[in-house]
Amino acid sequence: AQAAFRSDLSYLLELIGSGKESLIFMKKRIRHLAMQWILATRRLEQKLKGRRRDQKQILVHIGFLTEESGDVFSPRVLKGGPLGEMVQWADILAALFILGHSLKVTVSLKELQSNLGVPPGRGNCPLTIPLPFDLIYTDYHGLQQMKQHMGLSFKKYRCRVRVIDTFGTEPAYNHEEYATLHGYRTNWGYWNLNPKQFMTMFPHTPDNSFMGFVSEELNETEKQFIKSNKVSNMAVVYGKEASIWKVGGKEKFLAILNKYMEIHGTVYYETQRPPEVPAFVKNHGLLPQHEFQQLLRKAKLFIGFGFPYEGPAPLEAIANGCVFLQSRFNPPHSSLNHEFFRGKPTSREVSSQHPYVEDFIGKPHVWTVDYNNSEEFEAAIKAIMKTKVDPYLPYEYTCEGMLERIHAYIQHQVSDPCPIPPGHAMQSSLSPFTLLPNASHLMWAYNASSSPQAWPPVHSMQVWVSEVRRACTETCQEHGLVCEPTFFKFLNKKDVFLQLSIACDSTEYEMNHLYPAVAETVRECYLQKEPLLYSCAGYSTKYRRLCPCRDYRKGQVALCRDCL
Ligand code: U2F
Repeated sequence: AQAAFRSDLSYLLELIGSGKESLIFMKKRIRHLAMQWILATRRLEQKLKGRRRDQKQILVHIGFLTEESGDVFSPRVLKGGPLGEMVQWADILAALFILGHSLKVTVSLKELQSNLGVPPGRGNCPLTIPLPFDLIYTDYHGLQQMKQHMGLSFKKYRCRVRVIDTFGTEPAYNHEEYATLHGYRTNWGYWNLNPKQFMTMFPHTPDNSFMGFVSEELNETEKQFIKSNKVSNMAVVYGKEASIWKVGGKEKFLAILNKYMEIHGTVYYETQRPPEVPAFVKNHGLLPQHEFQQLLRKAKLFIGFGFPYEGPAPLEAIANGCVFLQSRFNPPHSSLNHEFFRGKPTSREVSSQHPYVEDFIGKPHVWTVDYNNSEEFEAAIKAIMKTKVDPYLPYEYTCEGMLERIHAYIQHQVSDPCPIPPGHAMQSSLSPFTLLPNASHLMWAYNASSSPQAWPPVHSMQVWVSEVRRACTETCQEHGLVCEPTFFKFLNKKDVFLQLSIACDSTEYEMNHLYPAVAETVRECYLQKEPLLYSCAGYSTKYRRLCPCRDYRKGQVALCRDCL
């Protein structure tokens, strides 16, 4: 069937059910954003000009909210616990529903089983039961539950699964055999999924798909109003939990901040002011989401103390015309050196509290400074108080941007039939490209007849060879492009080295997430033996990597120019 856009969200609210604080929070959010969603739907509808969209049968199983996984989040919704995940799930539900797909939502194991058609008491059923869904959106907890309760169907239908994975999963951690052999330890299991099946909260790594969430978009009148009502000496501190005030050295920078600005907080408390929060701070307690937005509309500065990492709030602050001030992490935090990230399936280096706003937005909206350097900190505060900034929201975080992206994923990302992973990537036909060498970089002219189905379309590809110690992620970025792992298969060929004028004394196929690559000093070339290990992330001192890059739409890094 064809999917028709929906503009009435009341049936979705029914589907979500009730009872838990987390569900109540999500429904409130959906209700509050309904008008924004509807306006965005109209705009996207015009943009797509009646293009055919298939309606999918979709199951949304929110594993972390099930009692079976402990549901530690719901009881903390009103107590300053993390809300980012609920923000994101609420937006995913809204987007899928508005795009016109047929939805089932489950937040318990029992509901999951009954929707999957697993007979009660047949947990480890060895049968393959036909799966009544084209796509299943879940998280790591839900994945575990599905594996336990779907029997052989889990293997058969694994490519229909999409895993909402806040911080991302890099290919080296996803591949069971490789991760085990090379010590890529994780608490979240090795699932051997296609890395694109993991969907992140920010575009952390191009190895995964960027799912995102939305923030409220302001019209011109609202923007002007907010700008003229800004209180230039009002700062709001990022963080709902008292523990964030325990950061070492905060006395020094807080004293500086207090010299210039009135400091506000939204820290949860039961009866008394939390002892961690100094008396000169005006604490409002945890606010409902829309009141928090109102506070941000007045404030000039939103200031991070280093935790939580990579949440939605800084984006909301910037969208409401605040400047976000955050600390630079030197050295960067990662699963190798920081408790919070330990065991997470990624070695991504987090260079500040919020690298996305640092890299994708930057000044004048975002200031990333060394908090241990009092002069630098003080200078930033003074400069911020003097600058006027407009509210700003990247397109990819608007309702329209999120709808556009999910629409493209659903219509183009392969989910079925599950392709049988080839044992070797080597038996590929001749390269479908004609090389167009150019003094400084290498582009390929695409021979259109060879891969007409590919998405993203292959003509958006440009190939760059990285320096040693450079990942493909950075290499592409340096050239204003983004790494596109689905293109690795086109590069993983002997004759590509030749076309790139790379001299190889030997060429070998091996399992290594850095391949295809060349060890230049010894003229050894390497090709990738395991397609699941194609990875934009990763570098070493020994190799220059072959990097498949592509262009992207302004404000929508997930999609290439011709990807819609
Ligand atoms: C992140 O978790 P959080 O949920 O703590 O992220 P925040 O950026 O603090 O914001 C979540 C939402 O909380 C709302 C605000 C945001 O949409 O509008 N809010 C509110 O309703 N009332 C208030 O007084 C203040 C904020 C991240 F999302 C998680 O994935 C991580 O697990 C966590 C730890 O790094 O950080």
